[in-house]
Amino acid sequence: MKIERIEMRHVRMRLTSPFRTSVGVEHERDCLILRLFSEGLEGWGECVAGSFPGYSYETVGTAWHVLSEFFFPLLLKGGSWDVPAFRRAAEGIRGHPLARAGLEMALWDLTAQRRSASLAEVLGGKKDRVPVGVSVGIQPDTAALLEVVTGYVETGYQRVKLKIEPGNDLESVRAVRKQYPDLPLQVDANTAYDIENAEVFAAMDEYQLLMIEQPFAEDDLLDHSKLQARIKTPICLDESIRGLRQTRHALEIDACRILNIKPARVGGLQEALEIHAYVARNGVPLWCGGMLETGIGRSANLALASLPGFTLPGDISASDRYYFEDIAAPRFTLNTDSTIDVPRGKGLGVTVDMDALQRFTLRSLSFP
Ligand code: OSB
Ligand code: MG
Repeated sequence: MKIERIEMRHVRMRLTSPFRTSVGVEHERDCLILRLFSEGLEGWGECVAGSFPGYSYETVGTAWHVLSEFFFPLLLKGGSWDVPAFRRAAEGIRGHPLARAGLEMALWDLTAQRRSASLAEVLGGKKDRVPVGVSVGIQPDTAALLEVVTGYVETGYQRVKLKIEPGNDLESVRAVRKQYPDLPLQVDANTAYDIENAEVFAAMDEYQLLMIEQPFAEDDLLDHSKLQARIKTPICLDESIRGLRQTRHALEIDACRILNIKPARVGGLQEALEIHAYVARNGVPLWCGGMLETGIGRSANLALASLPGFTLPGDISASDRYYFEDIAAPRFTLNTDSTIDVPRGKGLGVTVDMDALQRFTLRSLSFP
């Protein structure tokens, strides 16, 4: 397919509640929204790089730069494009997975629309609804944490993830576990610890956590492997898994026993498919992570999570857990069994609300 024009917007949306992790606090979420015009169709993509290089080195600024200077000129120089052709052509551009994945998402949307199929069908998804949980930010104190968790449990979320950091860890787990003895519960440290202050994870073994997510640094597979040898609770890697190679390495040295895939972090849905196939072959539990996506990126995550290897609940909550108003319709809602329906319309299967999108746009540019 020919790509005639690309629109890029930097959008900022207020979160329904501040989201605090070991990395910092966000009251608003920034991202880039991409719109590809191709032979009468429009493909949409979301680049999840944020306002601050906390989770990843990428930001809306770096993504804007590499997309407009390097990635867009590839597609706009002419010729016929699909996902494999884009991946081959973009091989020489190093890094910047979040930027790359946002653009690839729009190509997937176009690909699926041209086949009159949903993205889930094109990716090989089997499920109609996927089990989901909720990711709970660090709260000011234990009472506030219990109140927030109770709110989500009463809303119907059947799996809860607590963000932790040194000093805000064991006590939170103990309190939530005491109030909810059977709740599927997990924690996410977003790299806040190192092997020197890791005793806390051994102490967590008695609280039947589903997993401990990314305790150590992104590039530290070795210490994750040393920790996994000392504790019973499975480690799950997020930031460390940048593609199929890190997946293989992590599993070979037992640095984790559960995998989280975020299509953005691994540079796009194609790489996510390859990791999914490898992980499923090896019988490793897998789930789909989230980056507080708008309805556009959330739809792509739901499509991916409908593949059979995604065996654990994803961080794909209902739209109202994140935003008062979204840029895409329909909004995603939680079913009573703690699942969300996989979109079945063509492509991403959502309609972008141009009026809302315009109101959230800080700057936009059209290429060429
Ligand atoms: O580490 O999983 C993470 C959000 C932004 C950046 C990193 C992470 C998260 C979440 C929220 O945990 C997941 C979501 O509900 O989108
Ligand atoms: Mg994480």
